[in-house]
Amino acid sequence: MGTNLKIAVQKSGRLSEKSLKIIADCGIKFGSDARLLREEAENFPLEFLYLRDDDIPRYINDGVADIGIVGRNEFDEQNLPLEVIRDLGFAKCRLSVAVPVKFDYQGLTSLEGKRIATSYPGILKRKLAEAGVNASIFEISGSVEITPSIGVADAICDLVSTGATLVSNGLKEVEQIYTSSAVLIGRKGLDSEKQILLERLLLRIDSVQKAKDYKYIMFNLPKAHLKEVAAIMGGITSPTVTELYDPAWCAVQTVISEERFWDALEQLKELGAQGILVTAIEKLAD
Ligand code: PRT
Ligand code: ZN
Repeated sequence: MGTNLKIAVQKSGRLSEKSLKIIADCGIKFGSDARLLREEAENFPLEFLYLRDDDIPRYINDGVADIGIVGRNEFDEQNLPLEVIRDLGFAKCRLSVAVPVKFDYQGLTSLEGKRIATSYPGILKRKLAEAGVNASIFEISGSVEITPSIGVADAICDLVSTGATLVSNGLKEVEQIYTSSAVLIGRKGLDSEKQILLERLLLRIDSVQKAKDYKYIMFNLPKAHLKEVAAIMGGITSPTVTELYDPAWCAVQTVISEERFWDALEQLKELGAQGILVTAIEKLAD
């Protein structure tokens, strides 16, 4: 039996589903039994360890796992000598300071001498030190948002995504100190066998991630406008153009970035494009 690359994924929580989806989109088969805490993929030398997200960086550092997916916040908070291999872009959130609605907040200096509840003491401490503010940090692992209303903190520093939790606890977000998303992290200096497996996996992950940013587009066009259309499309390479039965027309196929798509569509219509067909791309490799 050869070497397996070991990946740690959150067992259940905000990161689980999307982490597994990325790997599944890579054509890797697994997941026969949801009760397993550890399993091997069927068709790739990859072994999954399902863990609490807080434990993932340490397990990688200790060599129990090789790579893993966690929020960047968790990675930075623990400050272990690991590396971020890829930003996976999902589970976006921000780490913010929030205070009771009536608190007269004028900037970080308003926190001088205050008591701040947080699950991220490391990141907060660094931020306060940078600003030259002295405050006492009250570290707790959850339900941070209720601490001001029960009188155990003056302010909080916690993750926010929609902001609904803050509002329902009578708090206002006054300072964004950090933005986070899910990252693939790993140990530095993997042995060469594992490094090769990691590179094979990354080729797949990158193709899957890149495909999300592009659309495949096909349409018929009066040949007279081909030059203008080629300039608009600016695809990965120049468009593929095929002859049609009517010599005045041609068919065009190309790849276009999601962000340019709607502008390009309007311009294509103005230039007389017809039968515009757009599809999602499943994988895209350079
Ligand atoms: O059990 P385990 O330890 O594995 O999970 P966990 O409870 O520690 O983590 P989990 O699953 O809640 O979150 C995992 C990661 O998701 C975090 O480390 C972040 O990187 C990311 N993430 C993205 C979030 C949020 N968005 C988020 N909104 N993590 C937590 N929240 C919480 C926040 O703490 C607050 O209580 O959601 C609440 C605020 O949400 P809004 O929408 O009301 O603003
Ligand atoms: Zn956790």
